[in-house]
Amino acid sequence: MITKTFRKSLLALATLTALMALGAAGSASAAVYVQCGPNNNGVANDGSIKAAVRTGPSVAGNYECMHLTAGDGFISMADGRTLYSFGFADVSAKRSDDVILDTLAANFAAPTIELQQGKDLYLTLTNVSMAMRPDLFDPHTVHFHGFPQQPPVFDGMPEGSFGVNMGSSVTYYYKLNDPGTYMYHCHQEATEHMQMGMLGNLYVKPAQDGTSKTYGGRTYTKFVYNDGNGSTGYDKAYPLQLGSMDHVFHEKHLGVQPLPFKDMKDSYAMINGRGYPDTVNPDPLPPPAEKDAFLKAQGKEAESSQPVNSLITAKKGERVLLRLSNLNVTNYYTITAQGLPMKVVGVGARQLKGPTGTELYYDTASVTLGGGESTEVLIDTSQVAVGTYFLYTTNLNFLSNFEQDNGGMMTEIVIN
Ligand SMILES: [Cu+2]
Repeated sequence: MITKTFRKSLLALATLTALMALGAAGSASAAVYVQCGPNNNGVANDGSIKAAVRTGPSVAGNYECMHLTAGDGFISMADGRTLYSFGFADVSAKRSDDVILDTLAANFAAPTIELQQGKDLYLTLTNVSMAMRPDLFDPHTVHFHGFPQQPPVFDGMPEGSFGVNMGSSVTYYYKLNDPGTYMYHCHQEATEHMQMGMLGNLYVKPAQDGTSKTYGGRTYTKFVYNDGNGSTGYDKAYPLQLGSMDHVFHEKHLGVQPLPFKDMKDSYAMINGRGYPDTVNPDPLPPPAEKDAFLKAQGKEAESSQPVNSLITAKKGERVLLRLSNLNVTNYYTITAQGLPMKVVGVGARQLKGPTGTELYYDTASVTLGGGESTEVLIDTSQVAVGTYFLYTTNLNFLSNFEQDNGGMMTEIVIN
């Protein structure tokens, strides 16, 4: 493990190494070859081929490919404050030789990874370095949290695994055997990198999907688990990541190391990387001015750092699945959808049932999640009045965007 103090003394060496690397490549542009399925030599550096391979009927094999970058960026809080952040960006459809220069692209929440049971996943991670902190040379990793089929070598925990160094790419391989709601995050210097925003929704859909099962008088084709009887059937699903950030930690991160871990006290609570009312804005949030200016100076267009909203809509009678997770490093959060019936059917990516198969689903008014926990909640809207409901934390001090009241960890459920 390299300490931050040691890092500073290595700054000159790092700069020299970076210059040598650029010299060896001959230019600042370098192709990233992505392993995808049986193609061990990597996919050619052409975005169209890469995109086709990812989704493609043109390539045989029951697998998915995905390409993420890891680096830094800027995000907007709902009261207008900009925070410096770390994060991931999905570059699966981009030209590979552009990817290594895709700086300041971090998203919060990280791009959602939606997978199908029975497939193989080839996930390439490219570390594009920190545009705002060139003195740091932190590796990054992808840790599939709670994932039972994870080979230890791909765990991402630096003590027992490896990190992806700046300018490098590594392809992770996962076999998708167990459906459920998981989450992913960087495991390198986890408290820091997770507070900084390297957190994403991840779930595996069951093999039962696509079959037809009737339960409670309704026929479903999508299910949370391989329940055998349709009891986890749903019409619409919403992955909702609960979390919060300490703006002081993020602001200090632009200028100092080491950081004030013992003082960490989160001030902005969010769902899927936004505070209310940004949670219900259906559009991608515009990129913060700091990001826009930095990229414009390089002749590049800035994309949104926060493309995901949390507005939940359903037609009366539909069954809505909430895939709730918490990856926060400081707080437990309790969530309620007052006025709506919440049925918990799974916890920690496991269907709730006893040893003999008896279903242990339960009705509740709230769920509480600590960091690293997930749950699946079904809301049956057949007996509720049409209208707008709120999904919000009962940690009432977090219904705020720092000093601005009536915000934070809240979104709307519109039944029409
Ligand atoms: Cu990281």
